Amino acid sequence: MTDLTSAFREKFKDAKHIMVVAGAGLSAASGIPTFRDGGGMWRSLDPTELATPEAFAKNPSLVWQFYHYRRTKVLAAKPNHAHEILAKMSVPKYLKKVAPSAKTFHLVTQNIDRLSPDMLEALSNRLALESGDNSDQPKREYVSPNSIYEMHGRIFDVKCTECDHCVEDRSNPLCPALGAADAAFKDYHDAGSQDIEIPVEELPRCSACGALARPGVVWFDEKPYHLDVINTIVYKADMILVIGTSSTVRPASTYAYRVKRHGGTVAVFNLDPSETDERSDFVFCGPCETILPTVFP
Ligand code: BV8
Ligand code: ZN
Repeated sequence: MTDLTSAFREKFKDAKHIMVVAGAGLSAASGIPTFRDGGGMWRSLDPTELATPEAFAKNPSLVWQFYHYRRTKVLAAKPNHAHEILAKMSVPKYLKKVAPSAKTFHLVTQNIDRLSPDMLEALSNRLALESGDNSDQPKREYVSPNSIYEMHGRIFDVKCTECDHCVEDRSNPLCPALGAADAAFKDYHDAGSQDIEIPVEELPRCSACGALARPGVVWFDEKPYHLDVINTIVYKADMILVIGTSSTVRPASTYAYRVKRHGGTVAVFNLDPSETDERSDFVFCGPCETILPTVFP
């Protein structure tokens, strides 16, 4: 075991209120492209230019094709070992093992891919089966409730642009026109010049009022979800793990600084150096899916 790992484990043992802020690097090993380290381009377009209300208002057909592409990627993805380690932190008896003083654990994720909640659900069901509970009741009591916050929304949520209707829909394609546009592109990395214009009436519609629907995610300049509860979590945290994020998107990128400012400990688990490193107490450089299992066996 490296000195860094043993020093970190000692510190982690005393942590009372532990939080994680995660980004696209957490799901990279599951085959989901990140945004900024080169893998994120789509049809030679910059994802951060497409993830805006303006882009959707101007060209809902293109933005829906972008999200259709990502939905397809996510549907093919499975949680990786890093998701599993973080899900186990929501199991009180495991958390007590790695952090005997811990009172709370929260995962705040910027990711919209559902892999963390899905992993937690699978873990909870597994624990229920191991305890002989094969009732079909929801297996919530095996994991801490409300431990995961998806602050940038959820890719499979289909939200109405007019009424409040919002449903999770993992069907693929979401509508025939998106499937047809898909078929028109043999290779997603070909130039953005080819553009299939889907008529707005053939795009996904709200199943309640029939208006145009949009992906249930938080775009740039939109208010992230759960900010009040997340701010309380940040305020109380004495330990923050910053995992797989370039720490470039606010407000998520401010959490490590805020925990540090009130005397908490900051540990970064990232493939590349990031702006957070210089104010961190521990920096683990490398793929989180291989490093986390060595730190949290
Ligand atoms: C808001 C959902 C206010 C959609 C996303 C000027 C200056 C500063 C800030 C601003 C500014 N102008 C505007 C802002 C605010 C803006 C912002 O921060 N802009 C930045 C880019 C300048 N923020 C907002 O607009 C936010 N809203 O501020 O609202 C408000 C408040 C109250 C009331 C009303 C309004 C909303 C931001 C949300 C945008 N939506 N996603 C979608 O996904 O399509 S953001 C998007 O970027 C994803 O969520 C993604 O997670 C997130 C951050 O990126 P990362 O996750 O860090 O991914 P990235 O590719 O950058 O990095 C990956 C990292 O992983 C790398 O470091 C890599 O080395 C590492 N890695 C790779 N593989 C591995 C790995 N690490 C470990 N292991 C591996 N295997
Ligand atoms: Zn509606």
